[in-house]
Amino acid sequence: MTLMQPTPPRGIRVADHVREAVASGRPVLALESTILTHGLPRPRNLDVGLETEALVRDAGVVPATIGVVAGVATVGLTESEIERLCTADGVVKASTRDLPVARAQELDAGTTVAATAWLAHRAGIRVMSTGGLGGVHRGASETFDESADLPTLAVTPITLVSAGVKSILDVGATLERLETLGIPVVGYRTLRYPGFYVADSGFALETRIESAADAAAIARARDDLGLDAAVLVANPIAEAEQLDPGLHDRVLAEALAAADAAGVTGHDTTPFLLDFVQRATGGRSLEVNLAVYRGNAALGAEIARAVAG
Ligand code: PSU
Ligand code: MN
Repeated sequence: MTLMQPTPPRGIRVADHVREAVASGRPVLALESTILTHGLPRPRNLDVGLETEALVRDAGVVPATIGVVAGVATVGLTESEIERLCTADGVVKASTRDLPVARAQELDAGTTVAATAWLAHRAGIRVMSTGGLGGVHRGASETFDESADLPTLAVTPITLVSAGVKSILDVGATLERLETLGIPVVGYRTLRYPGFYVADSGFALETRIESAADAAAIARARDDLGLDAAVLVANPIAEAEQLDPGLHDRVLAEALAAADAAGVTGHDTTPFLLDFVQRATGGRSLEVNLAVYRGNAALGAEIARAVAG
């Protein structure tokens, strides 16, 4: 099915191969870049960026990694642009509110889930994969620290595959906010909300789907109803591959205490906590992180095919 796509705003550069794939109704999967610039250590980040694109391509889907190069918000980064964002100095983290500053000041930036989803939607892409979603931070009732991922996804009709939110966040509060914002969350072959490093965050879901076709049907129903919210597909890591829950709980407590002691706030919080957990688990959490991300890219590619159907 080919839908009429709106012309993207002139401040968004859509790579030719992505624009052509979207225009002809071929499956395209959007991928974020903050995971590469701020979520994973160098030099592994570059391998992951390129391997993920290859995995998506091998599944018969056009990958579109999204980021900002010298101020230009770009949908469908080239290999050398991905390399630049993964290796250059001074690459910032851009959520939606940071895009105008990045453009005016010609910055390089990795885009968060919020910025990536918004840019993908404006380019006509309907499915996206990430590792973990941003959400409500612990202590948010005092700090008001809630990721812009949540309000942006409320007004961005895309289908987004993630492994839930990391337990560095307040998972229960995040699920409440998703409900308030009218964002459906469905479990892929589970009724437990995944906890990123672990298969079960301890919170339940109300809807379970069994297949990529099921996800596509819900996205189509959302479109039929004229609703604007993203559909979130929560894809847990296999239990056999998850981070040991005991290790997980211990390191998490240390990470939160370290962030507090260091006075880390605002958009630095998520990268700080992720880096701490990676170091403190001796790289074990990194392997889990990569397994999660690969799984989400594979499922996202399947859903992109089902949506393009
Ligand atoms: N969660 C992860 N890994 C990540 C991020 C979140 O497990 O790399 C990144 C994503 O790009 C997400 C962003 O959109 O952090 C959220 O940051 P903030 O809380 O500042 O909105
Ligand atoms: Mn924040």
